[in-house]
Amino acid sequence: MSDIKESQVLRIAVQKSGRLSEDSFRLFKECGIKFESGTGKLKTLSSNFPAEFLFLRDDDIPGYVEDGVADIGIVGENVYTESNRKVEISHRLGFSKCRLSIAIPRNIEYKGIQDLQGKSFATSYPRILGNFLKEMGIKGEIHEISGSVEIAPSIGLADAVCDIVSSGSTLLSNGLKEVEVIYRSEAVLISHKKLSKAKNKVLEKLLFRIEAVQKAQNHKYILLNAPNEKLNDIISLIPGMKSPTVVPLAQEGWSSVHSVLEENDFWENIEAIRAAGAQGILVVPIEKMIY
Ligand code: PRT
Ligand code: ZN
Repeated sequence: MSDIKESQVLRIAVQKSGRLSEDSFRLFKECGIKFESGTGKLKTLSSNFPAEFLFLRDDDIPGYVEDGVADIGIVGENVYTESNRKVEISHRLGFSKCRLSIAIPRNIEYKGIQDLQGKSFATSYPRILGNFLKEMGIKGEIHEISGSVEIAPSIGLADAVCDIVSSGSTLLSNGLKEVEVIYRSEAVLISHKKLSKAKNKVLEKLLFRIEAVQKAQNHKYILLNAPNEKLNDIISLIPGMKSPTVVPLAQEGWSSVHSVLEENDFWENIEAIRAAGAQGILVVPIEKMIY
């Protein structure tokens, strides 16, 4: 990439090591962007795309993107909102889904949100929690702590916690129950507000690739054998991107039909497809998909 000027290289901040790292690295790999990760380096240039990767703590990423030290970055939406930094969400990435919830000791009765009136809360998300309580008209005391939030009630630090929940097993093993979901999150791609024209072009190129990868993940390639007299029925069930490919089989009176369909549509239509006489149905993953 030595012939590319530094001003045209998109600086991408990714979490160095944590829950977002693996999926972020995989996404760039699926987009065909090569770079070395896990070498202990703080930054590295891609060998085949005008991008430089910065490996950071997730909490630092919104600030770096706001300041323009990085041009774009990947963070959990929870971190983006809590940071309150002036950056834009350019794309939702669909991985690292989780929720931010209020939980209380399991043995305490909970009838509704008014039971939280006047309580104290331990959380690493004081802004999101504060906004929620205000919106709900709940007066409470917020203790900001940076880790192990779930032990706060058992050590007498707070009546309730507000923390990230995924499977719910951390709450369960700490004797807590989830009573209010206050925020839902997934990984998002954030970008600096005033990217140069050159960098915007690189970002557009990247987003085009990300969308192709995401579409492919939701779709499957389907191949099946159909008796010729049933072709029209079957084609109407799997219309594909434009229309299916139909090729004759060596056995007379039969054709092979190839098409693309959404995974959900597949499960909804499979019985009808079989009832219409299709046989030898194969469903295979798609790597990239461009309309
Ligand atoms: O070191 P660095 O600061 O970069 O990372 P970090 O430790 O602050 O963050 P990390 O890697 O734990 O999480 C990064 C992002 O992943 C978060 O900001 C969320 O957007 C998302 N995410 C998805 C999660 C979880 N799932 C999750 N389960 N973040 C944290 N958790 C923790 C939660 O805090 C709790 O302790 O997992 C526990 C709950 O999990 P369950 O499955 O027991 O409910
Ligand atoms: Zn963090």
